[in-house]
Amino acid sequence: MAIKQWKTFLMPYQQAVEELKIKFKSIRSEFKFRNEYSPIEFVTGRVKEVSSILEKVKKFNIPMDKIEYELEDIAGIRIMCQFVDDITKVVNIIRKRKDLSILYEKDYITNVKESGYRSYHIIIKYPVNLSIGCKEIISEIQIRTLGMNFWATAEHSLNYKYKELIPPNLKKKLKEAADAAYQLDELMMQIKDEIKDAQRLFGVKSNIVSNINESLISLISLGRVKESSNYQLQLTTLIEIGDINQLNSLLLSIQRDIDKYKK
Ligand code: 0O2
Ligand code: 0O2
Repeated sequence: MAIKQWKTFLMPYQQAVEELKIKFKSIRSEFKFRNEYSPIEFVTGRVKEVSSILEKVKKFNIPMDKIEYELEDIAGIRIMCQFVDDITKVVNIIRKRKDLSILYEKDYITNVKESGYRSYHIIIKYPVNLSIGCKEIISEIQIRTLGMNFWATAEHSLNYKYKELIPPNLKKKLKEAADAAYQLDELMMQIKDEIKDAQRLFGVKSNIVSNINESLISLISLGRVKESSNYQLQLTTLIEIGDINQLNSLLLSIQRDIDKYKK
């Protein structure tokens, strides 16, 4: 295929990746907006490089006119989670979606790969609307924890460098690192409630502080610069040593002042 033909062929894949990334990032934003814990930590995506497509075509003997059906990860989405049980939540969210259809799933968390690789893969069909009509794109969604991602990224780089002939001592270390990543995921699961609680508190505190800042701007716009500066000083102290109740009281006082000065 000539370069121009590749570009035309890959264009709908790029669109699929962009759309899917936005959709999964929006799920995170939705949870955050509701002040709820998000099982999605972050989302990345990519269209496979032409050189990697060609390598895989050669490795699996795929005829060029069949790559769009037989190469399932030309469009790839990766969803990272903090905790192992978030992966099930994300899988269930994906299963309920109406804008894609699931072809099949591969559970490399229950069935860890020989290499030590762990991840949950969902192969989907996703329709993209082009100017020339609708095209169904096959895409692979990989769902994994941050620990699984750290290990897979490192192992992938080494495989790339050594062309799958990783020296035995390095292979042994990688296996140990895979075990350590597994242990880390297990440990994090044991303290997940504490972590989630801390993150929730941080989110609530950030919301109150940003509401206070907006209210201070309103006070200034009502000509109450001195009052606003006083509150600003109190806010600076409370951010360092205050709790949520004290910050809330400060917010209420400012809002009462705004109501008073508006009248
Ligand atoms: P934010 O505000 O950082 O959360 P594009 O939008 O196409 O230009 P793309 O593909 O979204 O870029 O970028 P990329 O590099 O694939 O990264 C995707 C998102 O994942 C980015 O967030 C990165 O900040 C975030 N990311 C990457 N690595 C990590 C990580 O180790 N931890 C965390 N928490 N986030 C990471 P956004 O979308 O730019 O927004
Ligand atoms: P990329 O884009 O470079 O990541 P195969 O190609 O034989 O591995 P198959 O049947 O196409 O297998 O699908 P499989 O096994 O589900 O793997 C698809 C993708 O999962 C791989 O894509 C990797 O991203 C990831 N993966 C699978 N096994 C491993 C592993 O042992 N280590 C790491 N680091 N990643 C793995 P590609 O083709 O490598 O492409």
